[in-house]
Amino acid sequence: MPPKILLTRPWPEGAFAYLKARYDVTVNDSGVPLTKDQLIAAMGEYDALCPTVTDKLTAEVLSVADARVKMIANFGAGFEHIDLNAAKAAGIRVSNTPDVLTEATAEIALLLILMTSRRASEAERGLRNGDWNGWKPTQFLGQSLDGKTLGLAGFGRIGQATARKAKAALGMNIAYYSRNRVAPEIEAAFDARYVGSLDELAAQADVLSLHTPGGAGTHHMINAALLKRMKPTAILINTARGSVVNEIELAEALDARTIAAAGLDVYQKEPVVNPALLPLDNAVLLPHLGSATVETRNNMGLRAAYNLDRFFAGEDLLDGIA
Ligand code: 8YV
Repeated sequence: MPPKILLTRPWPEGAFAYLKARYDVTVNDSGVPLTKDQLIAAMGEYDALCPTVTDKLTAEVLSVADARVKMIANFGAGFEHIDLNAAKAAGIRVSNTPDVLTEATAEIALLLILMTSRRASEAERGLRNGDWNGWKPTQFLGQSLDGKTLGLAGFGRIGQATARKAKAALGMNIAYYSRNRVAPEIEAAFDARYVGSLDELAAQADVLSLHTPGGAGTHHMINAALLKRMKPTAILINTARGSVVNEIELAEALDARTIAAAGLDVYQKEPVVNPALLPLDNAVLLPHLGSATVETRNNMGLRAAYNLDRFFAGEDLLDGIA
């Protein structure tokens, strides 16, 4: 009997076909995430779960008595929605899908940098609303990026890919802050200048882009005090996790124009977008598109599947995180 696997959301075709050929796969195709009670029930019914960012795998869910689930192959790189300590205590292995979404997420960071600096959403809304009555030398003026400083908060895989693309495509200078300074060869490869604190990075950046994990360690790292350090012309980009930014304090800074703009792909209470952000013309708001390409989502599914293969073959996980 092949192991029983639950996908908490449907997967793209290619990765799904791979999984179906090897396992007894059940898919939640209801269009909405499973409830806590459904997740608890699933713990007793399946050998493995493949959750996504929208499934809260709390200690309560993971520590149900007589659980059958022994492996959680997360469809996604970020894993702050899974209580890893509770998983370990319950003897459940956990994997994620790093690497395969790095370039796609960095593309969305670049998209947001361009959209905010050139006021693309605001201008397009204007055109569609009939507010464009001809070219003028002074309409919808944005900011040039060439030679400006991109400050990266967090310099892991996605931060580094964003640096590479922004330098090559946009001619930006790269500065970064992260808790652990990277090796000199890596700094040299990206021509990246290390800045000793987030405060200092915020003060220096023309564009401040967030590439940290979510979770308690970075909760509301971007708040009123930090936003005050930024230049009035500066732009904030978030493709990391919504919890990193205090959204109310960001909305206040955008409204008061103490910073110029923000480009967000992630929100604290997805899919709810803080209503304070919605009326702001200088906020570009995308619906968590970071990894949303056909290629990347298939590769994420395959990566999760390879972790399942390793687990059921009794081998080391490719991407074991618990
Ligand atoms: C994923 C992401 O689509 O992988 C991540 O960390 O933020 C997204 O791009 C999402 O996590 C799916 O679970």
